[in-house]
Amino acid sequence: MLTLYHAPTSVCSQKVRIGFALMDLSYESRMLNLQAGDQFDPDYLKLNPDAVVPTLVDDGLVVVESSLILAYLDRQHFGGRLMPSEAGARVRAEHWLLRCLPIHAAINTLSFSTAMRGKILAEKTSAEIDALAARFPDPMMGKKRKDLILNGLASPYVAQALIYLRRLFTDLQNELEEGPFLNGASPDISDVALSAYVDRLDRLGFSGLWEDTFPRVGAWLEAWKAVPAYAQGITDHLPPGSAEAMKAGGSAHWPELALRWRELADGTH
Ligand SMILES: N[C@@H](CCC(=O)N[C@@H](CS)C(=O)NCC(=O)O)C(=O)O
Repeated sequence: MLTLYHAPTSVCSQKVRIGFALMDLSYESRMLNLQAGDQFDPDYLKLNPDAVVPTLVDDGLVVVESSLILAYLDRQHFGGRLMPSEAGARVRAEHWLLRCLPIHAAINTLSFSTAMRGKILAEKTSAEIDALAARFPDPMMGKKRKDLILNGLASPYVAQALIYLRRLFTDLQNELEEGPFLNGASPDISDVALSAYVDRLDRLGFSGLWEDTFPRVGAWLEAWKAVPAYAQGITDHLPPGSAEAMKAGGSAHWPELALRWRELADGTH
């Protein structure tokens, strides 16, 4: 039996749910409330010592890391059909799975320096923000979270995230030449792994990051939106009002972010 520990708006959970839907696999759902701190429950920490979602349990076997969960599900329960078989395509797909780690770090940076920051600053005292940062098992994650909340787009993590995202979009633009998906007509494992990260930027109102310079990224996202698994993994789980709050919270920062993005492109930052 497959059990998935996940959270409604977590991008890493979304990508795994898209995978589940695409592979037509069912699972027992254990939904965590990250805002309430469910990820720090001692029983959950035994499964996932980093206190993050998602975690998959397959008949007692624990699998962490969203990209590894996708690869595991595909291999064990879908006959490997999401992984390209041709050697070069497979290496490229595996490379994208690996790159999800820094891509997630960049998405997390832009979420917490904009929309999430506004929400946290409105709801928490500075002592509560200190306590929130101190809970992370990895102190560097806590340090980063606090810096993003206190400094927003002025945080040094933002500069790093923008450099990384520029590389991501440049590479996607190149690799999507055949389109609409990375390996042709239908999504493979790398499309699934990347989908929710780009979706999050779109939902924050940051589609200007690719619209002019990297149009194939927008076309890829549009192609994704027509795949039923996409809504099943993302939209169907959004709590009421959260999409509107995310768009408003992110869009308010778009003018400043757009300026930083242009400076990066011009080499004047
Ligand atoms: N590299 C991990 C990252 C997992 C991760 O950071 N998940 C986020 C949600 S997308 C989380 O659980 N955050 C907990 C928190 O913010 O306290 C993966 O892909 O599974």
